[in-house]
Amino acid sequence: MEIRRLFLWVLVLMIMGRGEGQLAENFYSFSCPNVEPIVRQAVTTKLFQTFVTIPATLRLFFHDCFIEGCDASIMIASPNGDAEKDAPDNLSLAGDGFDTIIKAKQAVEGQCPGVVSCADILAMAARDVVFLAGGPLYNVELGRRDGLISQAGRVPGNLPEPTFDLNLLNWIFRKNNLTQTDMVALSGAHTIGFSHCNRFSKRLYSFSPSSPVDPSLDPSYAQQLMSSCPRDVDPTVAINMDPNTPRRFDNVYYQNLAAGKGLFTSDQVLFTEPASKPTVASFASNPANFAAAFVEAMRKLGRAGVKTGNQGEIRRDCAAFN
Ligand code: HEM
Ligand SMILES: *[C@@H]1O[C@H](CO)[C@@H](O)[C@H](O)[C@H]1NC(C)=O
Ligand SMILES: CC(=O)N[C@H]1CO[C@H](CO)[C@@H](O)[C@@H]1O
Repeated sequence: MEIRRLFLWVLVLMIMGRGEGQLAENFYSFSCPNVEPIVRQAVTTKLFQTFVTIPATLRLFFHDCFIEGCDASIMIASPNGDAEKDAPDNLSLAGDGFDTIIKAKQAVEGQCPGVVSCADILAMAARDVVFLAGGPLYNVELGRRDGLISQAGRVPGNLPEPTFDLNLLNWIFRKNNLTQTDMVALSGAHTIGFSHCNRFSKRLYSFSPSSPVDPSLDPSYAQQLMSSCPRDVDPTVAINMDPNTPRRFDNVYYQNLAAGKGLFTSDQVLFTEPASKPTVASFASNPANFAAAFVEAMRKLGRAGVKTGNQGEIRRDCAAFN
């Protein structure tokens, strides 16, 4: 009797465990064993065409995870222009990130049709671009399912703004189960990529009535930014976010913060606020500390709001629901 009850409980727990659908690094080891090299190859091919592949793919993953969870909802194209990717905050996402995922998915479908989610391909591609830019390599947990909701209206209030202070940054990352240390580490992604002038021009020309230039900006960096981004510059003009090593995924971002060269308020406050300054100092002086914290934070980011088991679907085309 006792043995039978025990057996039954084990069975129930096994079934529940399956339904819960945990992420696992070896999720596709039977169903699509070559998925990682296939994705890596597609990303590398795309990178050969344009460097923008790297920042665009990394930022795409971040935005995907913060809205509806990491479920490729950001990939959906809508004829009405009301999908997640059409929200004003996201319009500045470079098309090369979307293209990278579409190409990788096509390559994966060629070998394992209907098996690998777009959400997982985006998580793998984000890992690959970090490594290809000289950053740390890590294993990605897999088993995400693609979401069934993609609405522009779900974006406002779910993405951080460049004007955010430390409290707001912590609030929006905590909503995604990320700590302040995770937030500081993930902000290190701004070691690569571009920003349009309008995202920070207030810091150069109209910070406050008494001080048009943000006093937390290093004066020579402010001069440099003003010459690249004059007052009424064409809105398509974008500049490197890391003025020193814009194409390398390194810890120079944190050294820049210590020198007053954080591009956004949301970057600079990480150094000016006593609560996060020690973390910035640690990442600035020790690349291994940054690498370890970044990897941990990316893995945690990749768990935000994931659908697993039989939730959602495995999209055939990343830009459309099945
Ligand atoms: C901490 C809060 C954050 C804020 C306020 C923020 C804000 C921004 C803004 C305003 C831009 C410029 C977009 C443009 O003008 O085109 C940008 C670019 C970028 N962000 Fe963030 N971001 C944050 C965190 C992150 C995180 C966590 C990641 C990834 C892990 C990330 C990755 C990137 C990348 C790679 C770019 C460059 C995109 C490109 O060159 O196409 N950001 N971010
Ligand atoms: C955060 O963690 C809690 C507890 O594990 C979970 O219920 C919640 O869904 C998570 N939130 C996100 C956005 O992943
Ligand atoms: C919030 C934001 O980034 N908005 C931009 C979206 O993209 C358009 C066109 O590229 C810009 O004009 C907006 O400023």
